Amino acid sequence: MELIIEPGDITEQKVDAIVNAANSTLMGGGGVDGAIHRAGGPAILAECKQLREQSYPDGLPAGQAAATTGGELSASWVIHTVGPVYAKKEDRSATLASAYRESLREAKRIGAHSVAFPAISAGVYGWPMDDAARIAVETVKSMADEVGDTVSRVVLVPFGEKAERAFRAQLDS
Ligand code: AR6
Repeated sequence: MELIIEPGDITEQKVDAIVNAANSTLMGGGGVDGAIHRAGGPAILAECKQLREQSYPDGLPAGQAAATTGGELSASWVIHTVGPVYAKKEDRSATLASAYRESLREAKRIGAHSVAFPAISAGVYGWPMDDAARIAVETVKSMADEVGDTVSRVVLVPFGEKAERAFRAQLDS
């Protein structure tokens, strides 16, 4: 499994699936979630509503993942996952790692060969960027044996210079 960093807007990634840092409602939001729904059009929200009705009446729990169409995006699928809100007094790293892990399992299940991730939880949800990058890189690497037969290329997409520096430092270490 190839693991690379390509800074920029994830909605422009030429991959089979892009991961959305969503919230449990799956009804859209700000940050990368807003950008994905804007760029992909209404078909994504329509499938999110179906997911809520059919599989997640109480919302998608943090650490889990579910795929919809990519709508008008170049990517065929959007894999929606929910990261944890950062909390100083509680270690929620396992939930953040789970968001990466379950997204990769969903990618394998739908047959996506290439997947792009944003820095889950590192925006509105407040996770410190260096630690978010560490968990991203470690967790994706740890999944190579399990999903690498299908998912051959994983792209980490930091947005902004600080994020890019954090991700490059982790990949180099
Ligand atoms: N491409 C790549 N990365 C982006 C883009 C983009 N177009 N736009 C923002 N980022 P966030 P979270 C980066 O807040 O912390 C939403 O309202 C951003 O700079 O999108 O998991 C959801 O609906 C940051 O580094 O996600 C939830 O309510 C990273 O993506 C909540 O925010 C994640 O920031 C989820 O918060």
